Amino acid sequence: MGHDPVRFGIIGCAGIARKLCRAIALAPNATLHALASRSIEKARSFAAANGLSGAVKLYGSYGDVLDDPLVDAVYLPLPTSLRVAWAVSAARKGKHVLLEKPTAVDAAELDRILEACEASGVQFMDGTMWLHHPRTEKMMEIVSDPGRFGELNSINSMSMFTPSGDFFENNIRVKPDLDSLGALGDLGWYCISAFLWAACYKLPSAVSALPDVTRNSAGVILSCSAVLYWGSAHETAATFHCSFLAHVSMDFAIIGSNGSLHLKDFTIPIEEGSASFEFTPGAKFADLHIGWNVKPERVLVPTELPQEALMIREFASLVQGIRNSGCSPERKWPEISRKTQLVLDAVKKSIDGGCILVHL
Ligand SMILES: *[C@@H]1O[C@H](CO)[C@@H](O)[C@H](O)[C@H]1NC(C)=O
Ligand SMILES: CC(=O)N[C@H]1CO[C@H](CO)[C@@H](O)[C@@H]1O
Repeated sequence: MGHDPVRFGIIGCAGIARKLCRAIALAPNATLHALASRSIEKARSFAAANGLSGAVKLYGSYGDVLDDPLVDAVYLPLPTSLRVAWAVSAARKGKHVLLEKPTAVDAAELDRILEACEASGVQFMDGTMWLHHPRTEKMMEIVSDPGRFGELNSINSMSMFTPSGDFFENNIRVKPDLDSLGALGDLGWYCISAFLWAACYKLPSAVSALPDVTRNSAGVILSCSAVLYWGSAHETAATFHCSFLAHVSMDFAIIGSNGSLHLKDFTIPIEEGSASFEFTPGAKFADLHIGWNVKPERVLVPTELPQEALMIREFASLVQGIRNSGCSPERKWPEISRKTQLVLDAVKKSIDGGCILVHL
């Protein structure tokens, strides 16, 4: 069974589960073994609507997936407030856990999940897909090269979209009991993950929300902005804006002392087969300041698989290593999730406190 694919069980038929079904089918090391919804009818209609093979086991209760001995790993796209209970149960039953983001309502809940995973020796990873695109690695080659990029100075990002249909009435992401973090949890998570990535996972020393917070009538955040600072004198700053109220935008700018890098689609590339960014090295104003002396260089990075399938492949190969070769779980992924959640908590605390400066 050395190279047997990792058998996934999906718990919950959220919209994002459709994307993950396809990713599991595309990844060479994974196969969809089981799918559960709150009722067997819902599981059946999801399977039919998405053309799932008749070999996929359908369950009308989440717990049945955890009791299926053939399931190696679970993907949990449930609403944020339900994640802790199901992720902890999954880990206790020896299932590896791929958890949608935001990973939990707060870092204390995430810690319960991570402790359960550690105690059972199972792999944990959150569902932040853009980290797995080869473009991300290519950008890091530049950002980490002091001769081309210089020192990291400032970072900006935004993550927004205008939802359609009855999102503002019925989507779980605007319900205080299901996804109390609203746009901050759904979209701000990506901006924070991008900042931590650019800062080589050094936690900021402080964060502050900006006063432009919009909430719905139930108090759930629909849009907000925040600044993260690094260094005792706040030498490096990162600013983000996340929103359910503006046109789809996923800008990311990383500015060094001697170069800058820009892209407009960091969380979901505009095209699936390749993604690009612009790098401007050492630009100066042209004579008379009527232009720049260098043009941005467009770097195009093709990918053999979509980023979500690369995420599944990475997760599955770690699971195979644990299952087949007795490897230990890779600690990098839970550490990244935990730092992202800690910063998210600090931004939430700043918002709730009226934009106070929160030290980490
Ligand atoms: C800045 O970048 C330019 C272009 O890559 C390079 O020629 C120059 O040596 C760099 N300067 C510093 C101080 O690193
Ligand atoms: C394509 C791919 O990633 N295949 C890998 C699947 O897992 C086995 C065992 O870990 C690897 O040997 C393959 O390279």
